[in-house]
Amino acid sequence: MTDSTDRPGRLLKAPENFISPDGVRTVFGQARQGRRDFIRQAFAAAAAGGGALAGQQALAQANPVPADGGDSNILNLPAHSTGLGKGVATDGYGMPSSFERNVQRRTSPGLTQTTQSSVSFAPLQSLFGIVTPSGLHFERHHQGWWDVDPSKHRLMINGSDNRIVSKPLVFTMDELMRLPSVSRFHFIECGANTGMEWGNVAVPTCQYSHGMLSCSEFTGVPLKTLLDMAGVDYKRGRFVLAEGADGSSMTRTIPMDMVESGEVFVAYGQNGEMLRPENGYPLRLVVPGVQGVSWVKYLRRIEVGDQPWATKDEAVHYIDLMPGGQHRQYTSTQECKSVITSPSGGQVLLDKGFYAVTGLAWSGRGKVTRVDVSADGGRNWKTAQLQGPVMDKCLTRFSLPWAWDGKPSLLQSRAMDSTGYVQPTYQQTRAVRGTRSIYHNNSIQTWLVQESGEVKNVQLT
Ligand SMILES: Nc1nc2c(c(=O)[nH]1)N[C@H]1C(S)=C(S)[C@@H](COP(=O)(O)O)O[C@H]1N2
Ligand SMILES: [Mo]
Repeated sequence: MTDSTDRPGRLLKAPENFISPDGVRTVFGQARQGRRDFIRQAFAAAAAGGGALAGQQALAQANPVPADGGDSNILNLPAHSTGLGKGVATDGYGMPSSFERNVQRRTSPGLTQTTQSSVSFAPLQSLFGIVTPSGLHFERHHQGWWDVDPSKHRLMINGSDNRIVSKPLVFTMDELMRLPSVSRFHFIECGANTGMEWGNVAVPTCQYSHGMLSCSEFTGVPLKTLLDMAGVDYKRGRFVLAEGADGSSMTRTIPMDMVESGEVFVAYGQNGEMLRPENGYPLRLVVPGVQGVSWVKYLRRIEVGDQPWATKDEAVHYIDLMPGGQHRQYTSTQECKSVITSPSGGQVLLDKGFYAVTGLAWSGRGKVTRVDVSADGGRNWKTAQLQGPVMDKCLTRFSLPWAWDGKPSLLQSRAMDSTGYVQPTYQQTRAVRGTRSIYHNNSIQTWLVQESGEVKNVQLT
């Protein structure tokens, strides 16, 4: 009865171009008004009786008669039900429907001066389940991205001295891909995700507030396998340094405990195909549960040493400014967090009545064990349903049936993980961390559903 973007019971999508510093009122509301009225009328007609007939009329209205239609097409069937469709592509890579063009990665105007040292956000509000399509995976580059030739790419394993690594090695991609591999689903979240919201509400949609977050099935070789081949002395070699091949000198220290557990791997696969160039093709490090910056892209070297390196991206950047003016370093693990992706900021509820409130929860310390949802700003909570599979250090989809009574409503989600940790409120986070930090904001998000049906980003104080 309606097209794929305005399916009944599904929310309208986030604005194509949000920026309006004072909130979410953009072209969107206006542009979509006509469509919403049409849907309302169609429903009203169907409800008023006539049922199927009203439906037919709505269908006819939505799908104009094909050019040659006329008398022979008495049911006014659309062209796609009467004509010949397109043939199989003889070649090429499939693309999403033309009706889904507004589902895109987006950049935040004014956030960065160049596109090379910048970030694009994943459209969380438009995604289902837990996997981020590779073409919508958020991007964070410090010095631009490259399409690196895999036949020329090398990965070197060496030690800070000869006693730590007895047999330094250089691998080609072909050599790496001969080794036994693992495929695992994990989230990757930039430490700066939700970083603009520390002091006050700054962005209108969950794409911008939480979209430096993605989840893929990654495939690759456990780093431990490579270190074993290189003859690492694990008594002395307690840290590894990962280094990328791009111009950003991206280097990060990773504790050997994480490597020895087998969970850190060098990945060449992402969602069943090779990594995308933006995401580190042909090789990146996967460090489950740890902030994105440690997932070094275009990975070219692993050094094994006996102490952390304190590189620029761990001594000066990616540190947490505390209220007293001191900095916290090496707070790498992403704490338990969640966000309702629908209804979320910038969306418009079509009418009062039933909605499936749904969102994503994750923890860098293990599995999500429970998500509670509140519709009154945290006074009352109901436990949401977790949709399987629920995996370690992976996004988990939750949902809860909700009947909107048409009154203003404050939607929140609060996640808990397998360590017993509970996602904090803004008040709790700020009591410890202050308001001037950038990184590691995992506070509970609030969306205000207004009487008009428009959903807005708010913070409760
Ligand atoms: N070589 C290299 N690796 C890198 C970066 C980079 O700029 N260069 N950015 C890091 C940061 S800060 C993040 S959040 C993630 C982003 O990964 P993505 O672009 O695949 O989303 O990559 C990390 N690895
Ligand atoms: Mo990042």
